[in-house]
Amino acid sequence: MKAHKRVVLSLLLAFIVGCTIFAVEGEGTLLFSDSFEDNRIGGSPAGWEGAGMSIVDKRRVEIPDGNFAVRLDNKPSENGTIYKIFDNLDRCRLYVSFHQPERFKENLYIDVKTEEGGRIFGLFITGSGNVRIRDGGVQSPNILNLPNNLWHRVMLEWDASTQVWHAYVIGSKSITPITPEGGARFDPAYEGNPPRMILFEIPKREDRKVAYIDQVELYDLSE
Ligand SMILES: [Ca+2]
Repeated sequence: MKAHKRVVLSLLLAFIVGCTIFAVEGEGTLLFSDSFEDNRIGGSPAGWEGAGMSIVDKRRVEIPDGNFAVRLDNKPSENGTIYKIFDNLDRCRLYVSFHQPERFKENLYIDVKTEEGGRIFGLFITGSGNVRIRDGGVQSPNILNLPNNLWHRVMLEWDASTQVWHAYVIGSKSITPITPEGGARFDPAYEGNPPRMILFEIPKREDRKVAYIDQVELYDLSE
């Protein structure tokens, strides 16, 4: 193949990939976003509930978006948690970026819950970055690995009317499905109890554990 044809093909491929990412990123109405920029270092992120959550800058960790991110710290008696409750999350798409530092790595939960905190579905990411899903309320085996010491971006998309959810890893040039083709199921234990909460959490432990969160975006897909 001649060089200029290769260039044209490469550009075409890049365009198609770009369009695919744009199509996924672009759908829906932005319901909520927070990159934690309107905060002060060391303080609690405004507008969120939780425990062991504080604002950090690049002196603590590379920041993937803007200047600030949230650090979750656990305690022996308390999870490190950040969550937010909404009036209606029936049909939505959630993006979040996370980082598990190898030195203080711990399981990370990325969950969509009922208003009372019942886990409807979500991702369970082991301390080593092995990603598992909850399908019908049951935790899956390891699906893929997202290595420590790097930021990773995931997307969860769901529809309460069908009780089906999907999850993807959002790379700079690729989108990798985590859930099976056709999606995973909501936990049937919470049928009739709709999604109202997004939550990111590391569990309580005797020794210090840390995870970082940034660039939360939530889209309403109901229209
Ligand atoms: Ca940020």
